Amino acid sequence: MAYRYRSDLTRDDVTPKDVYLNRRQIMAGAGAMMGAGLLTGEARAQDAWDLTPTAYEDATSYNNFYEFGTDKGDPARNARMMTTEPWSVVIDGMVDRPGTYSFEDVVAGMTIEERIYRLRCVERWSMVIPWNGFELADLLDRVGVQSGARYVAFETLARPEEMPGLRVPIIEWPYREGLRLDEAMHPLTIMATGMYGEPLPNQNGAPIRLVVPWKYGYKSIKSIVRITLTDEQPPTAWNTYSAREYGFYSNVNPNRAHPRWSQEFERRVGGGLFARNIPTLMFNGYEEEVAALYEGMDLIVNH
Ligand SMILES: Nc1nc2c(c(=O)[nH]1)N[C@H]1C(S)=C(S)[C@@H](COP(=O)(O)O)O[C@H]1N2
Ligand SMILES: [Mo]
Repeated sequence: MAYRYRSDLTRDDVTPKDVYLNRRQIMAGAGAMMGAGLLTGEARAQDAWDLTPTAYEDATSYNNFYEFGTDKGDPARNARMMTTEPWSVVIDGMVDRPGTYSFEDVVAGMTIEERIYRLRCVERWSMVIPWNGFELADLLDRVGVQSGARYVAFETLARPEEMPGLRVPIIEWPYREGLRLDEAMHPLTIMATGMYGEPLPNQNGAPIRLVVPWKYGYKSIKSIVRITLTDEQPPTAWNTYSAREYGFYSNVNPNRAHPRWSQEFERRVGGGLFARNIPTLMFNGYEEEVAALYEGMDLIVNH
């Protein structure tokens, strides 16, 4: 089979047998390397099993969705209050066909595919999630991006009666994110409507969220109600909170420390002892696919 991207691998391609066999070998290998003090080889060795999906229970109970509280278990407990039907998404700004699109309209005609992606939080934990969704580019093509547009801005629902976290002014609500247009049009950038072959659970951003696998998790904004095409870099929630800590680009980068912690290593949730110090990969392992987007840019200045 010819895959354009390694991320085109579906769960069917990674059979449990391959996964467990590889994992056993790697565990043995990693143990030997640790004993010899040679941890660097682990970076390459992990490649063989690093697209093993995280357990569904972990991916749906250990979440960041501050609209429902800041503890990792809060979203799973509280997000059930969120009404996701009916749902609509306003698409406006520099597009030929602006409007309020129902969730059903948005999804109609889109090809839903499975993408197994790494998800790397800036807090240094990571997961591997089999998303179901469509390329954002297909949606943008459908509404017609006008020639002057250079950025895409996104907004999450902000409904105080259903979102207890909105009482706490940690960031400015609604949660906002943004991408440069070429990042938004990149084939790895998807709008997810499901995960693990099921509709998205509320805590993971139902009914529709962004997934940008080469950026820190906070760029992957949940429960989207508005998409705006603009010619100016849009303000984003975490960048507004602290530009020094959270840049507009927020590409996963082991060489750029967060002011309060290094980003050299990550911990794979549910991975056990051996998954505590996994070397962080440049662009979260998608360098081959996305590095060209940033040619000539200083990625420390433009973090
Ligand atoms: N609206 C909204 N989107 C959000 C967040 C949030 O608090 N609110 N948290 C972000 C962060 S920090 C991460 S790491 C991911 C987590 O996604 P997951 O819970 O599906 O793993 O969602 C991102 N999207
Ligand atoms: Mo995050």
